[in-house]
Amino acid sequence: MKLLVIGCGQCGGRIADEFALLNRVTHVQRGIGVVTNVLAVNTDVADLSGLSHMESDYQHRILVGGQKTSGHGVGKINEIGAELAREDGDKVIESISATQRLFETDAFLIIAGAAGGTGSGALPVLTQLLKERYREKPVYNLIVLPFRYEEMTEERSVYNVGTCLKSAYLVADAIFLVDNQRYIRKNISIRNNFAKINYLVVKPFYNLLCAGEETNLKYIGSRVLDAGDIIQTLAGWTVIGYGEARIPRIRLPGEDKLHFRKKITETQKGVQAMDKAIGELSLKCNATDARRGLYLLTAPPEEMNMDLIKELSTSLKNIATEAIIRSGDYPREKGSLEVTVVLSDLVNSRKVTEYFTKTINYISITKRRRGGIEYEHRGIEEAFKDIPSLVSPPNSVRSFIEDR
Ligand SMILES: Nc1nc2c(ncn2[C@@H]2O[C@H](COP(=O)(O)OP(=O)(O)OP(=O)(O)O)[C@@H](O)[C@H]2O)c(=O)[nH]1
Ligand SMILES: [Mg+2]
Repeated sequence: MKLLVIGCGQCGGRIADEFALLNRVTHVQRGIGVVTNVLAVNTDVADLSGLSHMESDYQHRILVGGQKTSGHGVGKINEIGAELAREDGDKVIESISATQRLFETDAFLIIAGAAGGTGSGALPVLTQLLKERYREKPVYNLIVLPFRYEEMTEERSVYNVGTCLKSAYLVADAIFLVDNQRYIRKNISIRNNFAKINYLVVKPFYNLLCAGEETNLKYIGSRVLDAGDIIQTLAGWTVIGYGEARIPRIRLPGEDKLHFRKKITETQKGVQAMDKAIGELSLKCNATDARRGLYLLTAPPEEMNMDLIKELSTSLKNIATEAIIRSGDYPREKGSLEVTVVLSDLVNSRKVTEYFTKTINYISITKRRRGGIEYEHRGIEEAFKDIPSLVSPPNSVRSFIEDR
């Protein structure tokens, strides 16, 4: 499957940059491309300059609202992020149209951190724009949810998340949810944390995108999971996970035939990798809420057998009881068994519902607060109303006085 990736804001830009790196790696390691283009959209020049792997010309690093913000961001106000993306949306469309391999693109992936201003606002607006322009291609979102401490220290974050999630849900074909809090590594600086988190966020896409693009017969599985399967699986709220189990690289002489004990171990390793993938889903969720799902097994061909595939199917079906499950095998890696899992069309997510509740609370608290401030202002105005003024009242006030 080939994606055209667009990162909005700092978080989105950095993760998109990680996809640019992923594409380079798949080219070098496997001779295949999985990303047709990577664009970053931002109101902040410094954020755009900080990216490393994607192209650096203005058609790939797109500054929106430059006149209004002077290239300094929108200070967490996602309504402004949305407005600027709307005004400069043509720049993004132009860059997409200029993509040489646009016709090969299976889907768009738009990425942003929900708690910021630029990305949170731009993501749903660009999603809607792309949905209208490219009706035949699905538009997916990858939305990063904030760390817990951000919600506590920056009140506005919750409102940004709530409005971003709702708006995205109304327009996107599917939304990958990624919870920063799940990836937090203690005792590492935030900068290193982000680099590590972004690597872990993108990693599950590696095999998933490659599997259907292989042309070398040696690496084509008996059941190929291609773009069609992935598109059929992705809908609404979605999570993704990846797990790996090491297997010994060297076979001892006489081990060519699979000993029954070894076969049992392989099956266990496969289930172990699947458990890990489920345990490390990008957002904690209840698997029974999924209506669709898929898994991909990547392993050396000699390690793949029907028992293992059957075992993995059963293992996923046992937890995602309500889901239609698609699957594939990808004969590849030496030395490890890798499993990628996607749970999609989630009918419920505690975390998402909590954000909506918290956003509604935030709205009512700020309304009350604003009402209080207006009342206090009126109190002061009332107190000075009989004192003569040395300046003429502003036009609006004058016409109001004259009208009376
Ligand atoms: N995983 C991950 N999260 C990030 C990264 N950078 C920022 N975030 C998260 O994204 C949210 C902030 O969004 P940003 O992308 O910085 O904001 P922005 O879209 O640039 O918007 P403004 O700066 O407000 O104009 C916070 O929840 C951060 O924790 C990153 O590189 N990786
Ligand atoms: Mg920013």
